[in-house]
Amino acid sequence: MSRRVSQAAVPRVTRSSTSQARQRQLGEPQDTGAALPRGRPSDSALAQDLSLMSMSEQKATSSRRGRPAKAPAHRPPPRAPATPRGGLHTVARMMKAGRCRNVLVVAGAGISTGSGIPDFRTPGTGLYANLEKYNIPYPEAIFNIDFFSSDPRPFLSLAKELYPGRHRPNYIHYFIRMLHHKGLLLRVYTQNIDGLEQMCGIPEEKLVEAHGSFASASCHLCYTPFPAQEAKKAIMNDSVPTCGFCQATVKPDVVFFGEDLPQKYFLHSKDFPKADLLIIMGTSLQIEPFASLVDSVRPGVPRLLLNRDAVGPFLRAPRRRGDYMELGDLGLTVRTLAQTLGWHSDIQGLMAAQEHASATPWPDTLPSVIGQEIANVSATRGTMESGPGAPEPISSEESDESETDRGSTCSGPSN
Ligand code: CNA
Repeated sequence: MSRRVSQAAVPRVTRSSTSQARQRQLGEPQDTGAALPRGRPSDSALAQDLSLMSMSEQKATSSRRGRPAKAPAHRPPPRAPATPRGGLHTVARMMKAGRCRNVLVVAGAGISTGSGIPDFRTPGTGLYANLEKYNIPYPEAIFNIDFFSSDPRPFLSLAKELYPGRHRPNYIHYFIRMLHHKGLLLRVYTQNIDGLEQMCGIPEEKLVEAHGSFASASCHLCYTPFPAQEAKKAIMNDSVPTCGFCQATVKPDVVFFGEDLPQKYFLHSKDFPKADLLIIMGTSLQIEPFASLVDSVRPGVPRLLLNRDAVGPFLRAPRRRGDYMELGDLGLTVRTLAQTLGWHSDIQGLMAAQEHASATPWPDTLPSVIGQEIANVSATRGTMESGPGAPEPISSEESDESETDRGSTCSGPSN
């Protein structure tokens, strides 16, 4: 398993909150947890996890360019735009001009809310706001390995809800796949554990699931691998899978606070210097070391933030040259970007083809605008599967598993 491999091959990098990272930057003693068993956080890490709660309350304070100092008294003041305008269109222009051929996507839970999976921190709907039923002392406890060790039930019940299979990828996932399809995707780094990137057909080699996934499972104590399907079956039946070797609890290989990130994550050291566009989507950039990835592109490389709020370096003023953001609902901003690029109908076709081909049953509810769009696209094919009026799906050799990365031969965006 990657955690053990990374121990020997690379310096240990564990998942933590931004507060921990800041402490390191300030030169304070780093709590490495060295005396603890591998992959387990120290007590101070627990306290630092708590700080996430207050950070989640922080409101975006985006800088607003071009805002008039004061409006003349005889005229109503012009309304300042909610977000700095033009970012999305500027980036789209660069893409259309063929200036962005190595695109990196950094994604978080916000890309999957349109599929009906709550994120962590959105007030009201986020998981952290709705954890009463798990009877845990504080929200982050659900992803804390010490807490899991003493009581795995809260995480296992949440895992039951999050296991891949209950949700479908949405337009945003397919937009990322379309980047690949156009030969522009260098890699997508996701914090998500829902498997929707894979489900929409983004090939494994283009994907880094930085916080692990449900695709494998192992003992949380001795790391002995455990068959993923058996773990899933046990969890779905409300029982606790246990390790055949040491009898400790088995968990899906989702990275908890204080645990090592998968070795694939270290591809970032090659990828980020190569990127000529970074798109950051649906993340609060609160979890380290993932959050700092966005600072590792070369100076001046355009970074486009698509999110509901400004986050991370986009909160600072003045903004770095090459930083653009478009704030609002991701489903809408991504659709606008796709339309500006002329990719919208290609994406709809791709969604229709993939969803049609999928053997996984449809979810009962598709709550978002984008979920509705999937339903519409498929419904126009008739009973969600066939019928007149549907956009022609792209040809099967383009839409199936045999899709190849045409990064080396692509001459830039086709539209
Ligand atoms: P987060 O901290 O909850 O942040 C999500 C961000 O997305 C916030 O800034 C939201 O405002 C924004 N957002 C949510 N929905 C939308 C929308 N429709 N349009 C625009 N913006 C939106 O989640 P992060 O990903 O930053 O935190 C990392 C954690 C979350 C990872 O460790 C994941 O494992 C974990 N997580 C994953 C999932 C998943 O796999 N789908 C779900 C919940 C949590």
